[in-house]
Formats: sequence, C-alpha cells, structure tokens
Amino acid sequence: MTTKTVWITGATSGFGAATVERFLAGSWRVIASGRRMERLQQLLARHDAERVHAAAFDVRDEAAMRTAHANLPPAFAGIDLLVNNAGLALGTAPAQQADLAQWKQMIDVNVTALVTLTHLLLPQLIERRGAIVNISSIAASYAYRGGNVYGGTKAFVTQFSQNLRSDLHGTGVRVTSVEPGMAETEFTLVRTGGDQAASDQLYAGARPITAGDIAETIWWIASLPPHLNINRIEVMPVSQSAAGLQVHRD
Ligand code: NDP
Ligand code: 8X3
Repeated sequence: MTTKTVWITGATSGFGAATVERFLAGSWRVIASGRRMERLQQLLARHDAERVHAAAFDVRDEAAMRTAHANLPPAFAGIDLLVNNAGLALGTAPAQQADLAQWKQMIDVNVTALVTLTHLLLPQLIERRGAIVNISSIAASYAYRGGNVYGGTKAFVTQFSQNLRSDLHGTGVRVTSVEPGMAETEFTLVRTGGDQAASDQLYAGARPITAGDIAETIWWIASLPPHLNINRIEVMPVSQSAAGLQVHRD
C-alpha cells in the first residue's frame, strides 16, 4: 500500500498534535508545523524521521511558509491531505471593548494564513486527487457574546470550504469543514492570555470534547471511500447545546 502524506498545521498542541499521532498510527507520513520548535523536536524524538517531518514557522509569515514548502524532503513533497488547523481566539470582550490588534491577529492566522497555504498546495492536491480538512468551529454558526471576530473568521472558513468544493468540482479533491464545539485544549489558555484558572473553570464538569475526539473525526473523514465527501460536520459535547436569542427592553 502506498503511504500517503498529510500536512497538519497547528501540530504543537490540541487537535493538531492529536491528529499527528492519529495519522502516524494509521501509517501516513506527517508534516507537522507550528511555531514552537521544542514541541516539534519532542515529536521528532518519538518517531522515525522517515514518517514525520517538522516545519517550525509562523503561518503569518508567507515567506517562511513558502520556504518550508520548498524545503520539504522528497519523501514528503507529495501532499495528499492538508489539515488547516492552526488557529486561535483572542479575548472574550464585546466588540466595543475589544483590542484591534487581537482582531487582526485572528484574521491573519485563521483566515489569511489558511487561504495562503491552501493556495500554495492546491495544484498538487488536484494532481493527486487529495483532500482538504479545514478546522472551523460552531462559532461559525452560533453567535455568542465576545465571539465577534473569532466567529467571523470561522464563518469564513466554513464558507470558503464550501466554495472550494464548487471550484474543485470534477477534480476529485475533497473538502470538509470540521466545526467543533467546546473542546479542552490550550485554546482557552491562549484566549485568556494564560489564565489557567479560567480555562479549568470553563471545562470543569462539562466533559468537553477531547483533542483525540477531533483527531478521530478527521481520521474518519480521510479514511472514507474516495467517492464520499463530508461537506460539514458539527460536533459538540453532549453537555453543550444552543440557547435562544436575547431581547433588551427599555
Ligand atoms: P491549541 O491552542 O491547543 O492549538 C492551536 C495550534 O495553532 C497550536 O499548535 C499553535 O501552535 C497553532 N498556531 C497558533 N497561532 C499560530 C501561528 N501564528 N503560526 C503557526 N501556528 C500557530 O487550540 P486547539 O487545538 O483547540 O485549536 C485548533 C483549531 O481548532 C483552531 O483553529 C481553533 O480555532 C479550532 N477550534 C477549537 C475549539 C476548542 O474549543 N478548543 C473548538 C472549535 C474550533 P504554536 O503556538 O506552536 O505556533
Ligand atoms: C471554539 C468553540 O464555542 O469557544 O471554536 O467558540 S467556541
């Protein structure tokens, strides 16, 4: 059986790190990227260099992204699946109190970097009849206070995924938007600027989604027969559900 290759962004933590392990267990070759080189080094120390390649760069740095792509070892150069997972939320303040720099960072990482890497890899994904899994969020569909730009970036990811499907019609390339709800990773630690107590409090008693749950979902999507495309998949913990609209009265 030919070994396939997946490029997973945001591989140093959470969903991305768990997805790396899932695809390595499934005998794929993995390109793992993220900024934190020490975590990528730990990954390399645990696995055979023929199976995993680490690329440390900031996805906002387009030149570094292109260099990482150009420097892929030959065995990793043919990419069959792109998992656009790197992303973040910053802040929980309402729009009128939010930090503009944080808004721009979310757009740069969740939107601009995602489309840049997709654009870079599309020719070979088409050539190899590959697949793209974009990590969106339930925040794409459900408004909540403080979700403002984060939810906007994820709505972009979901709609971009569906529009990619239209453009890629007839190429055999599959595209999926994965939309998780509350999941315990480093996500809340990042969102709150390192507030471990806030993170612990959010997840306490809720039995949130685990990183392994989403890795397994991505693995399932990638393992389906090639005539099937999961367009969108929304996943929540049983403890989470949508609530109603709000009304302000004078
Ligand atoms: P984590 O914070 O655990 O992981 C985020 C990953 O993104 C890290 O590997 C981080 O790597 C990487 N990343 C962030 N910024 C950059 C950057 N500028 N350049 C390169 N890599 C970057 O969070 P999750 O695993 O939860 O998040 C993964 C994805 O899932 C995100 O897109 C998030 O929006 C989405 N999501 C999360 C949910 C949740 O509740 N946890 C629910 C729904 C969606 P490094 O810091 O090393 O660069
Ligand atoms: C992360 C899920 O509900 O915190 O995308 O926005 S949520």
